[in-house]
Amino acid sequence: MTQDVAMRSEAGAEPFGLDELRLAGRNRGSLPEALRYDVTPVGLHYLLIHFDVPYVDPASWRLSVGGNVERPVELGLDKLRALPAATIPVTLECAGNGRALLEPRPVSQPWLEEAFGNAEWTGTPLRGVLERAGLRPDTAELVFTGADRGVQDGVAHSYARSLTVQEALREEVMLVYAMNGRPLEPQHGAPVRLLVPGWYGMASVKWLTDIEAVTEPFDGYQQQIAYRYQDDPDDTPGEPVSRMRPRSLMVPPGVPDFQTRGRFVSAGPVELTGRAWSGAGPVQRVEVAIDGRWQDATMHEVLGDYAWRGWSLRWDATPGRHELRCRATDAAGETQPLEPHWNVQGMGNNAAQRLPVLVE
Ligand SMILES: Nc1nc2c(c(=O)[nH]1)N[C@H]1C(S)=C(S)[C@@H](COP(=O)(O)O)O[C@H]1N2
Ligand SMILES: [Mo]
Repeated sequence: MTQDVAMRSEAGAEPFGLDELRLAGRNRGSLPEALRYDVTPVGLHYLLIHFDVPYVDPASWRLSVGGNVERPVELGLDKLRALPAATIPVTLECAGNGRALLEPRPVSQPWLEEAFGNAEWTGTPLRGVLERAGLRPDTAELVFTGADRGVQDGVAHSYARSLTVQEALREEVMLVYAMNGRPLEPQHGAPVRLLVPGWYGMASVKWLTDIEAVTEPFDGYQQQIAYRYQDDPDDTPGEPVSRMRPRSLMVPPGVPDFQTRGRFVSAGPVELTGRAWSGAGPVQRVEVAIDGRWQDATMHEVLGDYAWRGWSLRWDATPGRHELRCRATDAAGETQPLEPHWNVQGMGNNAAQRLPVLVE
């Protein structure tokens, strides 16, 4: 097999710093070849951990539901597990996925396109727990706080996010304690995390310990400062990041080049496959471009309202260099852009994937 210098990555004009390397080392991504599994094995699901994984003893763990409620509630793990349970497949993606492909590159967790996973989550609907506590009518939001604490941008805080009452009461929003049929692992939020299907991952608070009903919009760091679409740093506070934008990724065909991950493919028929998802529900359409010519892929079965959907397309690979791309159009009619839309925090970059291939 030939060493192909031209498959060297064009990206990386800006050198990566040690801070980014440290973040990348602890927040691992999934692998593009893991897109083959309907359900991502736990060890192949991406991870994003802002601070440290807190040590939580499941035996003494308690969830308290308080604030602007009629009857404050405290639940241990056994009580939570005894509540009505449901299992649903949900695709999670970090809002920063695609950040490292932006130029100039916003310095934070340097994801290329690997911050995804689709797991089977088991838990109890949040709504049932909120009904037990009885939200007072003037409640505006619910604030969800995790057991992890740290400092970001000089601001000390416990990781916390809020949802409006309307979002929190959606029946698929759950308190989950199992992933792919096994108790949650520490890095994924054990013993219990919030799961907000359809939204980027930041909303699904891990190591959940407190739910507080409040009458004013929550102004915590991870709500008001982080996770914002800002066109320039002075444009404060920007628009909040919420639902996942449409994205499609392909299983890389052939075999990789070790360093660039460019692909070597044998000439002849190749089955291109991939997955597509969006916070707007099952993706209706995926197109694949071979050297800029777009064709519709065949869509596979819908796995769930909030799960990714498989697709495939046969390609008759001819010798030479090619560029493969794919893009999804979601149920709301939104199509992935061909070029990234830059923003200060590097959020929601869902520009259509590019994959260089050398056919031999
Ligand atoms: N308590 C807490 N919850 C958290 C985080 C965190 O750092 N602390 N990270 C969030 C972010 S940004 C993402 S993308 C998802 C990642 O979930 P995973 O690591 O299980 O894939 O968890 C979210 N929940
Ligand atoms: Mo994230």
